[in-house]
Amino acid sequence: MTRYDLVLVHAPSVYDFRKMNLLYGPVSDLIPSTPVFEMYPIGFTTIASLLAKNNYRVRILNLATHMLASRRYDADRAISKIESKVFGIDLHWLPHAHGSIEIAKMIKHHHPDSKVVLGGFSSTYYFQEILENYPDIDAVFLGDSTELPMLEYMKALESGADLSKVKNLAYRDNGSIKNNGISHVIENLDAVEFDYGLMVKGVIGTLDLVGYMPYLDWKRNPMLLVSTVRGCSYSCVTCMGSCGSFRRNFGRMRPAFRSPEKIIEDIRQIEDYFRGAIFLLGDIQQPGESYYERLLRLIREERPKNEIAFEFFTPPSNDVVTKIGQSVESFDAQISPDSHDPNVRAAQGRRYSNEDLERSVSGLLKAGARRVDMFFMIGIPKQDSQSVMNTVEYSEKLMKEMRAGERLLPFISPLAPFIDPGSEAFENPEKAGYKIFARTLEEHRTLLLEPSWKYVLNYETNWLNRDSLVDATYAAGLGMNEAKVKAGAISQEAAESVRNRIEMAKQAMALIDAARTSEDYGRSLGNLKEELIKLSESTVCDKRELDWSRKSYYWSIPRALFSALFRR
Ligand code: B12
Repeated sequence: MTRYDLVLVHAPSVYDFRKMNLLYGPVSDLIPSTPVFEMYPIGFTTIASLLAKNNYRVRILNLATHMLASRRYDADRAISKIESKVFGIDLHWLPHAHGSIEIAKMIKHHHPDSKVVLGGFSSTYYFQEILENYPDIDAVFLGDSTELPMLEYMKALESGADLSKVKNLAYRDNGSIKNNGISHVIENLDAVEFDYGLMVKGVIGTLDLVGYMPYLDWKRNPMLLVSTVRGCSYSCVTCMGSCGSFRRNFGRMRPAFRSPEKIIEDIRQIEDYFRGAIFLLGDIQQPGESYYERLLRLIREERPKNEIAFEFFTPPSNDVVTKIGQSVESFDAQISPDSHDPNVRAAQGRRYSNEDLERSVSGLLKAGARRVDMFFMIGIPKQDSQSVMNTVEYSEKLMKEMRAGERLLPFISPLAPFIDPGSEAFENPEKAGYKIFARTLEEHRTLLLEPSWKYVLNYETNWLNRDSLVDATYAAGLGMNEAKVKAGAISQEAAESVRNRIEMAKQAMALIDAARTSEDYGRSLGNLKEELIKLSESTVCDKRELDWSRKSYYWSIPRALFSALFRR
């Protein structure tokens, strides 16, 4: 049996979700993952790349995807059979508060001599509580740049050196907690290596495709992510990834960008291995004009065959839109205005007018965008139920005016399940108009076991309490669905199925509310079990509306194998 140096494990949000009665609700409608949040952080691949380059034996194990893919998959047994010096678990997203800690306990139980470490945004925020309360966790890697610290840690373990020199590490040492601080914060994302073949090589090495799969639906809808930035220049009130939060929590004073030349190398590498949409994470306008001009010129010269998806934090200027149109044959665009109301949008931290927004959307469509996705949120400051419904009305009007059919797709979804710790709304709730129900990690772990997403929410606002947040979500979901079918953006069948699911979710929610107060609580919920998870997938829209890839992963197999075996 292979003994690994490092196994990177991704847990489901709640362990064991398959045995629970949970109505997750529309918490993951806008991302490729299911409500179990099975997608592992990009950081797994960059950590694994650096270690593999230094001759360490590393593997990725996506337990969440395995557990979703097969009801019979026994996570406990699988873990008991893997030997590794170190097990690294991500607690990046707070919705993994339950699963990540439970998996850490399980690993320590089977492998008491192995080190169990955590890393990611949420574990950085809660490192003190983690090391104080969960003795199965030996250390937490802090900050947003842990590739090098992980290498230092592996070397220190090998040589028996003192851990006090390992950067970005907090650990338990003879009963006391040591914090080495965050001194390693990369300033340029070119310093990090992204090996897109790692997944293919890993699968060949372990014969475990599911364990490497970024999310359950990846085979049907493969999406490849290119990271253009770490950090952010914007200050959205509810975001842990805002510029103030990065400064306070991760020691990052300014964003680190990846150079256009490196991005082209990434695109080239992806094309060696996969057919599928390439999503450039981060707004290419953020580093300035000369950056996006250079990037778009290089993309034009490269002529990628895969679809490229661009994300915008502010409406792209005419110049950007024109240059994108000239640079790629086929592209998608995404923008998140959050609300139709510029005052609500500004209270959330995004300051731009509807005129700018509409000019950009229309420009993108004219420039040939295969589709433009617009994301609106529920649960932001100054937004009441009426405002939510006005957003739906606005979207309907926009779709009618733009006459773009299925090329213009608005989505509306709640900020769920949590307001991010570290964000302005979490740190200064009163000032931002929020009431926060959970502050510690343990409190969030407890919330995650609540039977429906209404009770899992860690917040309500001065304008929407928990009940009205849920009601507004379902009403807006229904409204948006009708608006889309009217505009020809989705088919009658798709609309019908969303309509049914929302109605069933509403009924399930009412049953849970009733069961909560009944004496026979456990049994009443047990009767609902099978329906609950199904109802949580694609609630307020059909997740497939978000598919960018036109080709399933099977199209990639020949080139992926060829590249893994012969190219690198
Ligand atoms: C890109 C992104 C995504 C992508 C995910 C891409 C991916 N696979 O990583 C998508 C769009 C799919 C996404 C989804 C979600 N996201 Co998101 N996302 C971001 C974003 C914009 C950038 C993240 C980033 O740059 N990562 C790069 C770096 C920093 O991380 P990394 O390389 O993956 O990992 C490094 C470190 O974090 C650390 N690390 C991470 N894991 C581990 C594990 C170990 C063992 C170790 C040692 C180290 C380590 O070391 C790595 C290497 O240096 C941030 C906002 C921001 N501006 O930062 C939000 C953010 C991280 N997301 C957030 C949230 C809430 C979500 C969702 C839960 C939203 C939802 N309800 O749908 C989902 C969860 C998805 C899932 N797991 O299934 C919050 C997290 C707050 C929190 N504490 O929970 C953020 C901060 C902002 C926000 N509100 O949107 N997201």
